[in-house]
Amino acid sequence: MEKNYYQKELETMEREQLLALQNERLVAQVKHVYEHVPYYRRLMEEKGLVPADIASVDDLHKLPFLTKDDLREAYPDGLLAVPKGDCVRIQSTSGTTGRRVISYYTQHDVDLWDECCARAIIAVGGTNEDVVQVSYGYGLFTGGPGLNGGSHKVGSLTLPMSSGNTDRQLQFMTDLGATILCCTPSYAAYLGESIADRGIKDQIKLKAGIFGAEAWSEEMRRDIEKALGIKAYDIYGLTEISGPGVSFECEEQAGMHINEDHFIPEIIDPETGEVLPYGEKGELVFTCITKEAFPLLRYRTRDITILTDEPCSCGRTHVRMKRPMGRSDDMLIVKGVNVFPSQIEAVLLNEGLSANYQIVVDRVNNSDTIDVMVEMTPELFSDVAGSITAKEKSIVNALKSMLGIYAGVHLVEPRSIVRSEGKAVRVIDKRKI
Ligand code: DLL
Repeated sequence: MEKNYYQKELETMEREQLLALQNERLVAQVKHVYEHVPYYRRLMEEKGLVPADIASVDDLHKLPFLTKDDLREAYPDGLLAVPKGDCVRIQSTSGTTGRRVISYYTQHDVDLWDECCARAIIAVGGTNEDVVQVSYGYGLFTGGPGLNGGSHKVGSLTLPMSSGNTDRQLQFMTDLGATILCCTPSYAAYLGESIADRGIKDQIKLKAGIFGAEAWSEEMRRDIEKALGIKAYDIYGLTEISGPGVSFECEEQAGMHINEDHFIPEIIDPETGEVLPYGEKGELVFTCITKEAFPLLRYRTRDITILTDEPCSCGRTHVRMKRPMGRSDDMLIVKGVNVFPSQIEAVLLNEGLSANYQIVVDRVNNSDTIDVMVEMTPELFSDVAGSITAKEKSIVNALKSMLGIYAGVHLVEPRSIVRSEGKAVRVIDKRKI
């Protein structure tokens, strides 16, 4: 099969050549930031660094890290590297606590971001013949604008649906024959349920989905693929670094290629900051080497993953990251045990349940409790009460062997957990209140 790339030369560049490009871009970027961002210059000076100390990617580890706290401290424009007059857009994170994080874009930045999203669309087989339904939120959230821009670059017919209003989503999907769906995996699963409810699966022309912005699992991928009759692909990104399209899956569905000509990835030990080799699990850090307005260097994402530079049969040479396994800051510590919501999800899906669940953590009599509410399948719901109790027990045991601790399991009625049109709220940690 003829392979399709949006920017073949860049996406399939020999690693040696790619490294040379990264070196050149990094040196220029460090100089740009040092000269135009007093906040960052101060951080470099504190480490006794001047731009000449960074001659190549090998010197990257010398640079200070940036964290969300720096972004909050520098809010709203303390990390801006160009005059405001050169910017054409801002986007912002979905965070609800503390100060918002704002990312600025010049037209050049928007173009590069759109190109990254175009790469993702082409990688799933998209062409100008496709009808791309963008059901990520539009506005400050980067999901809608990012995939919208990518779809324009590819020349596909773009349906800028934004999230919500499921009836309207399904009407456009069927009437206009959408072939590629872009939204959060939880909304994709919900659309799948809604399609089944309405008995309209035969009117759906979708062939692929580009789903990201929240953690999901291989099991959830299989469920969505079945419900929508498509191939489902992962896409990753964060507002601070641009938005969706920092990395994306190719037809192999085996990890997301990081757009390394724009972003240099590192994996670090979240405790010590030490750089870890490919293959080791740690926190993902990005350095932006092509952005003008908001070029973060060594930004700590808090996402935990593993990088691999093993060749991919799609022909792309850019390293791949595994789907994020949680966040170094969102990780739950229950009874002293590290718990990732994704582990719980994997158990539930393995037990044949849906991804509609909620984890409630509390502290009772000075002791942590963890309870998982999960919706029954309609089959299970109509079963006798005895088998529900047996099912709960079986999940409790499966969770115990996965997590090493007891978690209460409560099977609840189908459709009783509130659906999200954006990112699902999976964890309620009452201990913080
Ligand atoms: O979620 C950007 C995005 C939009 C990505 C649409 C993909 C699709 P933020 O709101 O800034 O930006 O949230 C970024 O979401 O640090 C991860 O923790 C999480 N995240 C994003 N993509 C994935 C994914 C957008 N594919 C934060 N799998 C990131 C798991 C993801 N987590």
